[in-house]
Amino acid sequence: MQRALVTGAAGQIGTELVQALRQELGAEQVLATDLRRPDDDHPAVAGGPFGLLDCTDGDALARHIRDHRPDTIFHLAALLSAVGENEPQKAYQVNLGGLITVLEAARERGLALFTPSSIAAFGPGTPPDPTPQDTIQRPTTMYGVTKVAGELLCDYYHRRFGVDARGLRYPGIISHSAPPGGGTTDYAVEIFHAAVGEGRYTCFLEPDTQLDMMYMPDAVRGALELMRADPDRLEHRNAFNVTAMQLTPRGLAQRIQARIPDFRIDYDVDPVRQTIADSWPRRLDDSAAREEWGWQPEYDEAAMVDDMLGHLARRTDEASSTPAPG
Ligand code: NAD
Ligand code: AKB
Repeated sequence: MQRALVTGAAGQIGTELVQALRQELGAEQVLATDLRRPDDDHPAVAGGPFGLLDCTDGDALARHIRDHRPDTIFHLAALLSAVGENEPQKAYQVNLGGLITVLEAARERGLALFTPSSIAAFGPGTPPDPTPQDTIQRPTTMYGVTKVAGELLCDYYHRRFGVDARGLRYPGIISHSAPPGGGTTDYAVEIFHAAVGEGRYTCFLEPDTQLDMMYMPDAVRGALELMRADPDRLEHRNAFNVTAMQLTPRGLAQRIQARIPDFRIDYDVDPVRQTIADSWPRRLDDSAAREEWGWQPEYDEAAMVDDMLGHLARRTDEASSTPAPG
């Protein structure tokens, strides 16, 4: 991998993946693209080349590929679970219309492709704890339907056309840089900002809803390691279960309270997102990823909470010591 194009680069994962790729490959080697242009100081724009791109527009994608000449695409553009339930037709169009467009470009140009799947690719009939690598996949959200179909499409393009497509089934990703994009696991990011900012948080999931989660540095490293892995060893190449920690709102709030004793959580359950959460795995079995390419998370819950609160506290201190303009 020497030159990369990233779709959905202004999102939660793209914001950090682009920075990691630029550090590894060099700033000019990584073209960040998104449907919307973020502010000039956003890392996708400030740190190297940026282009507007609707991932469902094959002509526009072809122009970016011709101009930038990537050997690898990281395809992150998507609508997440809660947004997808509000606009299921649009979620289908963006998630599967975008993926087939990118797969076609990868086929025509011989490019490698990374596409994330999700714990959303499972459903209420899946064994939830642990969820095996190969098991029942009957999701009940449009987002989940597009993720299962996406895994299968990527497998098909690999088997039929030899496209070097690879992917991870990410759990909920926790990070402090960019906000989450409208998913069911977003509470696990919002709670930190609320704890450091207002000292209280109203959670939209029930206190004991357990979901699989991962801290962003592990998610980014996992993508890069998978793309560097020996292809001959990848049996589950487009849909590796990966996990790092299992959280509940109550347990996470207690961890935060141990560091911010005045923090308070209450609950106002959103039935749509609660139903989605109840249909998802509580813990993935990631032994295939460990065996086939050496996956190993670095952050457990305690390390993640320390790092998140450290970053957010530093940001608050910097903001309060910066003089107001004018
Ligand atoms: P996000 O919602 O934060 O970002 C998605 C980005 O895609 C946004 O910047 C948006 O502007 C862009 N986008 C939307 N429609 C587009 C289009 N038509 N063309 C181009 N760009 C478009 O999402 P994320 O959390 O960064 O997720 C990235 C990928 O990882 C997605 O495939 C998602 O399903 C997957 N994933 C994320 C998580 C998570 O917890 N964040 C977990 C599992 C899987
Ligand atoms: C969501 O909640 O929709 C995402 C995901 C787990 O795919 N964070």
